[in-house]
Amino acid sequence: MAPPKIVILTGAGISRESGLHTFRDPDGIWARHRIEDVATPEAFARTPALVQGFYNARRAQLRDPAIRPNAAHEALAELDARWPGELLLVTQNVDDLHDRAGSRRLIHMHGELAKARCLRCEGVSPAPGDLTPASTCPDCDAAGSLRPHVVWFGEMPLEMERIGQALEGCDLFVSIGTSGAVYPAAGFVREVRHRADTLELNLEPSEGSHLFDEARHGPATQLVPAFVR
Ligand code: BJW
Repeated sequence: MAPPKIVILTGAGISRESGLHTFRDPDGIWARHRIEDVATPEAFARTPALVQGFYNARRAQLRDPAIRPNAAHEALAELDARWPGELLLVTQNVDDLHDRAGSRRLIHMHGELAKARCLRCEGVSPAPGDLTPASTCPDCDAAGSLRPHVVWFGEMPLEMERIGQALEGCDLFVSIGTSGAVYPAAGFVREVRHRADTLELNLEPSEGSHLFDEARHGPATQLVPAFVR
C-alpha cells in the first residue's frame, strides 16, 4: 500500500522558540505595528521607506547568528528526508528557518524575507541587506523598482495551484503554530477534513481547533519531534 500523502502547514508559532515573534500573540508584531501601515500594497504605495524599514529590520534579525532553526524545524526536515511518499510543507512564514533546517519539499506561500521582487520585470532576486525606495533591480536595472518579496493583505498568496493539488490528494493534513486567522491558509482544514485525517499542533487552541480530528497543545519544539518520531 502506498504511504499516506501528507500536507503540513506551518505558521509563526513554529519559529517562536527560535526567537522570532509571532503576529497575533500579546507580544506579537501586530501589537507594535499596524497592519495598515506596513503590510498592505496601499501602505507601500503611500510610505515605501517606512514599509522597507519594517522589513529591513526583520531581515537583519534573521541574519543574527542567535536565530537558528529549532527542534521543530529540524524534525520536519528529517521527515521530508525519510518520508517515501508524497509530502508538501506549506509555510506561511517569510523566515528561512525551514530552508536552513533542510526541508526541500517546501512552499513559502507568503513569500520570503530574504528576497526582493521587481515591480517592473517581476524578477525575484536575493534582497540586498537594506532595501530602499531607490534600490535597483539586478535583472532589469530599473531603479526604485524593488519591493519585499512578501504577500500583503489583499494580494494572492504564492503557488496556490500546487498547494490546491496537494490538498486535494492528501491523506493527512497537519497544521502547526498558526492561529488560523488568515485566509486562504485558515481554510485549508475545511477543504480536506471530509476525506483526510487532520491534526493541529499549537501552543493553544487556534480559531479553527474544533475543525481538526485531533488537536495537541504545547510548544512546537516538543510536539513536532514527538509527532515525527
Ligand atoms: C506556538 C508557539 C510555540 C506561539 N509553539 N505554537 C474575510 C473572510 C475571509 C478572508 C478575508 C476576509 N477579509 C479579508 C480577507 C482576506 C485576508 C484575510 O485573511 N484577512 C483576515 C485577517 C480575515 N487574506 C488575504 O488578504 C490573503 N490574500 C487573499 O486572500 O487573496 C485572495 C484569495 C482568494 C481566494 C484564494 C486565494 C487567495 C493574503 C494574506 C497575506 C498575509 N500576510 C502576512 C504578512 C506576510 C509578510 C510578513 O511577514 O510581514 O502573513 S499577515 C501574517 O499573518 C503573516 C502570517 O503568515 C499570517 C498568519 O499568521 P500566523 O502564522 O498564523 O501567526 P499568528 O501570530 O497569527 O499565530 C501564531 C500561532 O502560534 C498562535 O496560535 C500561537 O498560539 C502559536 N504559538 N508560540 C507552537 N512555541
